[in-house]
Amino acid sequence: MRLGLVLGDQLSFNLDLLQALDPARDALLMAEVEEEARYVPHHPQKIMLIFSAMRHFAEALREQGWRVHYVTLDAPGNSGSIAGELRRWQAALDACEVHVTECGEWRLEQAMTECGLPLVWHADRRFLCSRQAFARWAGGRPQLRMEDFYRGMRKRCGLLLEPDGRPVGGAWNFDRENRKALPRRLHGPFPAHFTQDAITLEVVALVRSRFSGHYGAVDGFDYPVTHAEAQSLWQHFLDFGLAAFGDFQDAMAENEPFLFHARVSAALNIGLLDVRQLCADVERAYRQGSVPLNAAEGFIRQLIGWREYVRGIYWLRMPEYAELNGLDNQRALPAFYWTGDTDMRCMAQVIGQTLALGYAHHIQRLMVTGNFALLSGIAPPHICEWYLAVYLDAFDWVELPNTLGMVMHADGGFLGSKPYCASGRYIQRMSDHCGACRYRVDLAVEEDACPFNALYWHFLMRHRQALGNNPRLAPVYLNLNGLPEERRDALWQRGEQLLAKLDVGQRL
Ligand code: FAD
Ligand code: DLZ
Ligand code: SF4
Repeated sequence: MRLGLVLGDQLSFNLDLLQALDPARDALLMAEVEEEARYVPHHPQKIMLIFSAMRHFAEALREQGWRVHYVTLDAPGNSGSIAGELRRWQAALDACEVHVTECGEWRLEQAMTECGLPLVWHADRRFLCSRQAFARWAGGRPQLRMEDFYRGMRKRCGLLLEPDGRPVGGAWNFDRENRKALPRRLHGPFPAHFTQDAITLEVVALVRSRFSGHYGAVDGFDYPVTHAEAQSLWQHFLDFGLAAFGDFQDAMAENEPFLFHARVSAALNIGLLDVRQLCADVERAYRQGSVPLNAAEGFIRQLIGWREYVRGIYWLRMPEYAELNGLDNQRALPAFYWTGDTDMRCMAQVIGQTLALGYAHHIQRLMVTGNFALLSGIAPPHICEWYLAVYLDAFDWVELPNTLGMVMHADGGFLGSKPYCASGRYIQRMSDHCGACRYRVDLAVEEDACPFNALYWHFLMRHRQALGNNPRLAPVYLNLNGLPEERRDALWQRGEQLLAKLDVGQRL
């Protein structure tokens, strides 16, 4: 007989491995293991999601006639690692072949490659662009640009095209129409809710007893754990969120964790949703006239553009990508990232909802917690570990390029041609946080001035050599150069003070 491994983020009926094996003769292995649960201090709800979804998927596979060997975390003999379980079960079952699917993380793929068994590898066809196809696309290009990749993907997938191959609406990208601030009194739709069945309740109890020391709320788990539930979360977004997604993609608001975002990344990343279906549904909604083009195009761009692009870059550049530190940042991560205990209202809101829900939407990750880490020079491994631990959707293939590349600019501009640095004014424009903040966003150097402001100018001054010639930053350097010298000195001093406070663990 042959044995097939299904990992906790591979919970899809479309895995090649399920086609290659035969339910009548072969068996599947799924294992909850300490090593995967602890390689970073995952948010307890992330572990709940993975274990509960794994257990539900094992049941669904059994219903389809598969023999599934499911190893629970506390099962006697559990070796504690995926490689260990592969060796143990191959020997116990005397399997003649062991089939596996490409991993989402270089770390685990390496461990499996070195496990001592000859493995039969299958490509992960849940993605639209294979690792090889991305490498072919990248090969020979002087510069990789997401926009070029995205246009190629639109053509290859035949999405939002006129019959003659031109983009619908006459443009490939409606990014400029994705940046509206939220009008007062407009709220996101009521969120979809999910009840905890017996399987989930058991997992919640297990995680509570074993992982409550990890940062993040143990209570309040409210996420789909089956394909059917994930589908209903998706339908909820199609019905109530998508139409306004385009306009308010970059907006943030007090106590509005989801706004018009789909909240589907975790379900998608672990295999409960399929990217092809999501794109087809969004295109259909546009063609039927129920959502505008800036929403449909914006959403499809995230999925077939950014999502596939960052994955391509990850596999193109690993393992050395994880070591990059282009701006030579060495600062430790401030403790408030793990607690939310800060007077900076925007940071407290984003970190607070992250700890409560394991979720923040893109602009919160990029322009609040990410921007602060960039401006204050946090060492990339520390901030990457944080993002990998605290979000339900976080896996290295997607978290690392977004954090190390997009946020920290640590790859020297390989992923994004300019750092997304911004002062408090950006956050003020895109949110209503500043009005409720103890700091004043209109000030930069005073005791109660918004820390983002001086840190922004300090960042630009301290990285003048690396960034001063970047054409996309030319206007901001022009601005900086135009400031009177005393003002520049004052901004530098205030920046130094703030960084010194961070270094001694003082509260901001
Ligand atoms: P929506 O705003 O509704 O977007 C729809 C979908 O587009 C998402 O579900 C996601 O699958 C995809 N998407 C959007 N932007 C990106 C992107 N930049 N990269 C990849 N996919 C994208 N996303 C993850 O799935 N896992 C991560 O670990 C992760 N880490 C991030 C770290 C940082 C520092 C930043 C800036 C972004 C990160 N993202 C990550 C991307 C993005 O923030 C999340 O995909 C998004 O917030 C998920 O919420 P949603 O499903 O409501 O997304
Ligand atoms: C994230 C995670 C966790 C917490 N636990 C498990 C587990 O016990 N068993 C498993 O197969 N997968 C788990 N995962 C997902 C893996 O970490 C994921 O497969 C790798 O990060 C590679 O993508
Ligand atoms: Fe954030 Fe500054 Fe606004 Fe406070 S004033 S909410 S710290 S941007």
